[in-house]
Amino acid sequence: MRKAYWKEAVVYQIYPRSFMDSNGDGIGDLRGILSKLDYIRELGANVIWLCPVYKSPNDDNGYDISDYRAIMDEFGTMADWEELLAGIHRRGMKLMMDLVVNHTSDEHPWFIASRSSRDNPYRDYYIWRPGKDGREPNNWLSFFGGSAWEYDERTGEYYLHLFSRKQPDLNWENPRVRQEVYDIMRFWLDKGVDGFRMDVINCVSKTPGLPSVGGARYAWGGEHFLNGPRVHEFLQEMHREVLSRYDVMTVGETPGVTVEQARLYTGEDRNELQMVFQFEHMDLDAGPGGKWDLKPWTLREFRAVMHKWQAGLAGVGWNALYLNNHDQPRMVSRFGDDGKYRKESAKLLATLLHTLQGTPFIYQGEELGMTNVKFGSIEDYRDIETLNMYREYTLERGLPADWVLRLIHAKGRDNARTPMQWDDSQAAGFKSGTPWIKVNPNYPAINVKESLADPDSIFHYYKKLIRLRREHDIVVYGRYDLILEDHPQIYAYTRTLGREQWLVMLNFSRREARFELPGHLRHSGRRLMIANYADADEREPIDRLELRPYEARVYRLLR
Ligand code: TEU
Ligand code: CA
Repeated sequence: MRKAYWKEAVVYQIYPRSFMDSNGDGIGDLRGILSKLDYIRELGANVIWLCPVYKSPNDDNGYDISDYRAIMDEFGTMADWEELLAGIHRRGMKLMMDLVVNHTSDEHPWFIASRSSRDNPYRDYYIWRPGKDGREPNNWLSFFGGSAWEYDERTGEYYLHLFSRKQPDLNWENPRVRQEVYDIMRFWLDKGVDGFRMDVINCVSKTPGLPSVGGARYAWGGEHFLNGPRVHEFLQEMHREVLSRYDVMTVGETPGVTVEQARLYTGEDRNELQMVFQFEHMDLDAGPGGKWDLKPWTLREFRAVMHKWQAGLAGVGWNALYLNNHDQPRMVSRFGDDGKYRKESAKLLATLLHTLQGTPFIYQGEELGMTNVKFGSIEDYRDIETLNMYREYTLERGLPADWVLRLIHAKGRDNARTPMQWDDSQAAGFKSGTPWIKVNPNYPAINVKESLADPDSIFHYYKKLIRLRREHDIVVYGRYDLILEDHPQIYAYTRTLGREQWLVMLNFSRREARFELPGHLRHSGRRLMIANYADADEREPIDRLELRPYEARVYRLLR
């Protein structure tokens, strides 16, 4: 296996709107981030992934870009951005920008030109089709609900938008579009950025002819745009034209990706991407009806997914490890226990994140054990996906509001977007004034100030884990092997590098869990490297042992 700095890195994801507000307008901004760089360095992460900061009408909080070479007014100026980059580099850290090029905003000059007439030179930058029998060109649903097509009266045709109607899809079949994308990438790389997180990059190639799926009026068309026919060709072209000429870090966001596909995206000799975000563990608590069709997840399924990805990319590609982000519920509320065992379970999940093979991505506030939020009224929500869904479920499907709110409490994207909790002062120290979205009412107990002061905090545990990765190659490069394959409560594995071997034991339940180690791991001496219960005793025999609720232990085996 080849060594690389991006395999050893720990990434911290920032959602700028909710991170830190420097001027009191209630919106996080670049100078706010600048003022908190030392905090991130203190944690130990050495790469920052910044969600979009480009000019945008904010239909989808910056994922709808109207100028790829300018900074969103609310976030600051290009000079602020340059100062931020310099501040990051001065601290020996790197910056990854979000590259959102499956679609633009409908307010981007290309789209304004494109929709102006059928023979405008920009017409073919987007995907326009005539209607079929007085209806949309096909039956695909958008990610955010409703048809993926919007009728535009001016020219009497429909345009495709896999996300909101203010996010028209670019036509990657047009080589000029691809060259525009490469130009944008060069613009930022020449300014000194160190990499890209590529938004829904596996959606850029669509099945020719854009066929409908099944017989229903509307249906999920994923099979025609996830990992489409030319996606690998496009990524290899991007690599040839841009990425190969710079020293960059890349991670693709790839909903619906399979291990087989990911081996192609991340294969070390294929010249596409370094890593991809897979979604299989994010789908475990969803039924056949999709994201809002809630279903309990089980450790067996969770472990099976994680194991499949560990084994499937071993020696071939590389995993991007994450348990939450700006689109997902908070990990401690979803996979842990945000009540009695909040601290223990947040640390347990952190242990998993940092000891599987792959590059860990930490989402802002995760290191504090920030939780989901339960706003009592739809008025308090901001996310376009959530607002669309609420309308559809209450008005069209006639479901009771409190029932729909319960779904939002479990899965809504705003769970991750409440302001970062810095201290126990008004608005959690995000800034005085009224933030664009309410703070989580638990901020007096869960915040940075408290976490820094408490040596036993989740924050300090993350610090320790990150230091372990830095000091021990085995945590980054060691081979992963699953043990106790069928245990109903415990996820356990070993990591092996040369003659060195580590053992990771994680009790994913709120009950004590007994286990017996397999023979080849018994009777060796061991040293406790990290554990989430302060009194975990390294001299305890672990051949047969009980783990306490959500207990996590990492041992180095001595032979
Ligand atoms: O997300 C795309 C994506 O596939 C999902 O995470 C999606 O947002 C989620 O399943 C809906 O519940 C990316 C961005 O991360 C997201 O914030 C944007 O809204 C989206 O692309 C469009 O750019
Ligand atoms: Ca601000």
